[in-house]
Amino acid sequence: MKDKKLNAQPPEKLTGIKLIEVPKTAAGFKAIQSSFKHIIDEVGLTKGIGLLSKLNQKNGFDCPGCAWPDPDEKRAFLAEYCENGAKAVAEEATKNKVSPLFFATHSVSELSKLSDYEIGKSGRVTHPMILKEGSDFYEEISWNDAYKLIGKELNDLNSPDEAIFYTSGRTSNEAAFLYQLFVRQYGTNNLPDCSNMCHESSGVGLSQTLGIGKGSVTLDDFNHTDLVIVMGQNPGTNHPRMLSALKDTKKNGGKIITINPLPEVGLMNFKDPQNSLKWFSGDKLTDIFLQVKINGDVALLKIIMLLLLEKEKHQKGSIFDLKFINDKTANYEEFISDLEKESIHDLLPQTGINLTKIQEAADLIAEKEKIIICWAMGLTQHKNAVDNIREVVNLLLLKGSIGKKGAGTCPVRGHSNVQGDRTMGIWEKMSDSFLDKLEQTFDFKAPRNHGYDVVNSIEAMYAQKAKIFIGMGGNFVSATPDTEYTSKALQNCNLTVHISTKLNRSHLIHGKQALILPCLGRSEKDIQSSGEQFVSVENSMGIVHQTHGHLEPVSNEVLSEPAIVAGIANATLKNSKTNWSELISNYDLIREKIENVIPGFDNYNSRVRIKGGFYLPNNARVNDFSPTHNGKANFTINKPSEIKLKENEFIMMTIRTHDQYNTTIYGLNDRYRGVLNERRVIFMNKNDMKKLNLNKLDIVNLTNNFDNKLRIAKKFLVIPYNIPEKCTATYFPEANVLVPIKSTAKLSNTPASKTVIITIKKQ
Ligand SMILES: Nc1nc2c(c(=O)[nH]1)N[C@H]1C(S)=C(S)[C@@H](COP(=O)(O)OP(=O)(O)OC[C@H]3O[C@@H](n4cnc5c(=O)[nH]c(N)nc54)[C@H](O)[C@@H]3O)O[C@H]1N2
Ligand SMILES: Nc1nc2c(c(=O)[nH]1)N[C@H]1C(S)=C(S)[C@@H](COP(=O)(O)OP(=O)(O)OC[C@H]3O[C@@H](n4cnc5c(=O)[nH]c(N)nc54)[C@H](O)[C@@H]3O)O[C@H]1N2
Ligand SMILES: [Mo]
Repeated sequence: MKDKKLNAQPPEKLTGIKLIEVPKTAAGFKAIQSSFKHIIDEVGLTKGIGLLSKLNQKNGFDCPGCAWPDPDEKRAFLAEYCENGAKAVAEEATKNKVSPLFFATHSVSELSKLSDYEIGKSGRVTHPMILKEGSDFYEEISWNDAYKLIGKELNDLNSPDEAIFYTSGRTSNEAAFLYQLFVRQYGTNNLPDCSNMCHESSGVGLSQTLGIGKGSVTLDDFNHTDLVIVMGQNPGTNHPRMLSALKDTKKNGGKIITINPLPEVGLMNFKDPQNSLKWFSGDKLTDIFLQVKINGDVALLKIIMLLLLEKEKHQKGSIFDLKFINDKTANYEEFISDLEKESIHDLLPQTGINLTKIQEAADLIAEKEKIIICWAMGLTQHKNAVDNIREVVNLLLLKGSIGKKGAGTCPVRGHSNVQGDRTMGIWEKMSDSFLDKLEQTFDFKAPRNHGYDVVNSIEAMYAQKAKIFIGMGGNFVSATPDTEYTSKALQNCNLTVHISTKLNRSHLIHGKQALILPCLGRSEKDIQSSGEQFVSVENSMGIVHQTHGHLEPVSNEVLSEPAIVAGIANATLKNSKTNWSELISNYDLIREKIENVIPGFDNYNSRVRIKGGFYLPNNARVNDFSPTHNGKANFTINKPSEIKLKENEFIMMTIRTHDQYNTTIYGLNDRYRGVLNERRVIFMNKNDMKKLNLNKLDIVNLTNNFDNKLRIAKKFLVIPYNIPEKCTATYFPEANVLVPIKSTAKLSNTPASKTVIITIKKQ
C-alpha cells in the first residue's frame, strides 16, 4: 500500500464542551451513579453487579484500577470498590468485541483517525491478528503461526539487543517473571516498562537515601499518624480508595497538608460512597492547602525546613529527632550547612505561596512526630524529580518519621501490579544478585549489560538500532513522549507485537509487520491443563496477594499472559533448559521458581493462599538502612528548580481527567474540574489570559521549542481556572506531542511530562 497515512495523535477535533461549576466534594452519590452508568453501558446490570461483588474481595479479583491496598481486615460490606475501579472493570468486561470481522471491515488507517475514546470503545480483541507487510487490514492468524513468526524474526536479528520487550504494570507476578526469564534467556536486558515514565524517580531517590525503592508505610499507619502530607497527587480521581484512609486519619485526630498547584476536589472534601449515612454530609480532608507553582516543591520544602531549623536552634532537640539522626543517618551536618546557605526570600517566588501560609504548615509539622508523606506524578515527572523525592526524605529524616508506626514514605503507585513487576525482574538494570540466582535456578547465562529504558528504546528504534518491539500490555505510542518522533520510531521496526486486552492506538502505528495477541483480563477465568489457575500481584504497600477471575473469557481464542510467553519462548529459544509448557500447566510451578530466585517469597504457594496475602520484607519499615552504600539513611543536598521562563513562556503539566485510565479514555468528562464533553482544553490563570488577550473558550495552539525543534498541538480551548500564574495544565495523551523526548529527569530518565515549556497562541 502506498501513502498510507496513519494518525499517531488523537484527532484535532473539538467535541462540544460544556462547563459546569467545579463541585465542592468528591465521591458521594454522584460517584455511585457514575459507576453504575459505566457498568450498565459496558457490561449489563446483572453481570455487572456480580462483578462488583468480587472486586477486591479476598476470594475475588484485584481491581485493575490502581495499586492502592485493600484493608487487611475489614472490607466494605457490599464491595471494596470506587467509582474509577468500577469504570476500569466495566472497560475490561465490556460486551463489545473486536473480532476478525471488525478488522476485515475497518482498515488500520481508518481506525487511526478515530479518537482514543472511540478506539477503546471498539472493545476486546478476540483473536490473534496479523498485519502483513504493505497491508492496511489486520487478518486472523493461528497462535502457532504467530509464535513462529516472532521466533523467526527474533532469531534473524544480528543481536538480541536489537529487540525491545516493554511491560505495562497490569501484568501479574507469574506472567512478569516468565516474561523476563524468556527475555534474558533470549539474551537481552531490554526490559523497559511503564515505571520508567512513572515512579522511576521515586525508586532512584528512595534507594539512594533509604536503601529500598519502595514506600515504607502500611495502610494501618494512616490510622496512627499525626500528619499526612499529600504532594503532587490527585487521589480523588486516581486512587479514590486512598480517601477512605485519609478520612480515617482525620477521624483519629490526624491532620492533612496538601501541596498541589490545583485544589483537587477529592483531596479538599470527600463524601464516603461506602457509608450511606455520610452521603449527604461530607468530610473536610485538607487542613492546610499550599498552592505551589509547578516544580516549586524543592523550594517549598527548603523553606519549611529552614523555618523548622530556626525553631530547632532555639531549643535543641525540640523539633528534630536528634537520637534518630545520630543513630541512623549520615550527612546531617553537610545537609544543614547547605540548607543554611539558602534564603527564604530568594526561594519564595518559586513557590508562589505567601510566607504566612508556609509558616502555618511549618508550625504544624514542627509539633508532629509521626508524619507520612504521600506523592505521585506531580513530584516524579520533572527534570529534578529525584531531588523532589530526596528532599521529601530529608524532611522525614529530620523528624525521625521513618520506621515507626504512623510515619514514613508513601509513593502511591499507579498500575495495579507495577511494583510487583519490578520485584519479578522487569527492569533494564536488575542487580547481579538477582541475575546470579536466575542463572542458578534455570541453568543459563544471563546477559549483564544494562538494557534500554523507555526513552532509550524509542531513540534506539528511531535510529534503527532496535528492530522489534514487543509490548506486554500498555499503549506505547500514546503513553510515551514526543508522539510524532515515537511513532516514527515504532514504524521503523520490522515487527511490532502487542499482547493486549483491548484495541488501542499502538496497534495502529505499526512496524513493517504487526501482531496483536489477545489475552485474558483480570476478571476472567484462567484454565490450564491442571485446572483453574489464579495469579498474584503486589500492591503499593508491598502486600502480595492472589487475584482470581470469575467471568467466562471474552472468546475461546484468547490466552493467558503466561501461556503467550511460553508460546513465544518455545518458538524462539532453541537451547532452553526450561520446560515452558510444564511451567504454565500449573502456576504453582512458576511460583516455586519465583521463591527460589527472589528473597521474601518463602512458602509462596502456601502464603499466597492465606486470605489477604502476605507482606514482603521492607528494610526502611524496620529502620534498617544496611542496603545503602554506607548502611545509613542518607541526607542529601538537592537543588531547587532551574527553570527560567521567558516573558511569553508557560509551564505546562500534563495530567489525567476523572474519566480516563492513562491512555484508556472511559468518557469525555472531567467532572471534578467542571469540564464536560471535551479533552482538548488548557487550564490557565485569569491574569495570564488577560496578558495574552484571551477569553474563556478561545481556541489556541500550543507550541514547544525544546532543542530548537518545533512541536505543535493545535486546537485547545482555554479554561480560566484556579491555578498559579504562569502554570497551565492539559490532558495526556493529547498533549504528549509537546513533551520532548530528551527532556527527562536527571538520574531516572523519566520524561518530564509535568514541566513542559510552552507558548500559547490564539488560532
Ligand atoms: N482513574 C484512574 N486511576 C489511575 C490512573 C488513571 O489514569 N485513571 N493512572 C494510574 C497511574 S499509572 C498513575 S501513575 C497514578 C497517577 O496519579 P496522579 O499522580 O494523581 O495523576 P496525575 O493526573 O498525573 O496528577 C498529578 C497531580 O500532581 C499535581 N502536580 C503537577 N505538577 C506538580 C508539581 O510540580 N508539584 C506538585 N506538588 N504537584 C504537581 C497535579 O495538579 C495533579 O494533581 O494513578 C493511577 N490510577
Ligand atoms: N504526558 C504524560 N504522559 C504520561 C503520563 C503523564 O502523566 N503525562 N503518565 C505516565 C504513566 S504514570 C504511565 S504508568 C504510563 C502508562 O503507560 P501504559 O501502561 O503503556 O499505558 P496504559 O494506557 O495503561 O495501557 C493501556 C492498554 O493496556 C492494555 N491492557 C489493559 N489491561 C491489560 C491486561 O490485563 N493485560 C494486557 N496484556 N494488556 C492490558 C489495553 O490494551 C490498553 O489499551 O503513561 C505515562 N505517560
Ligand atoms: Mo503510572
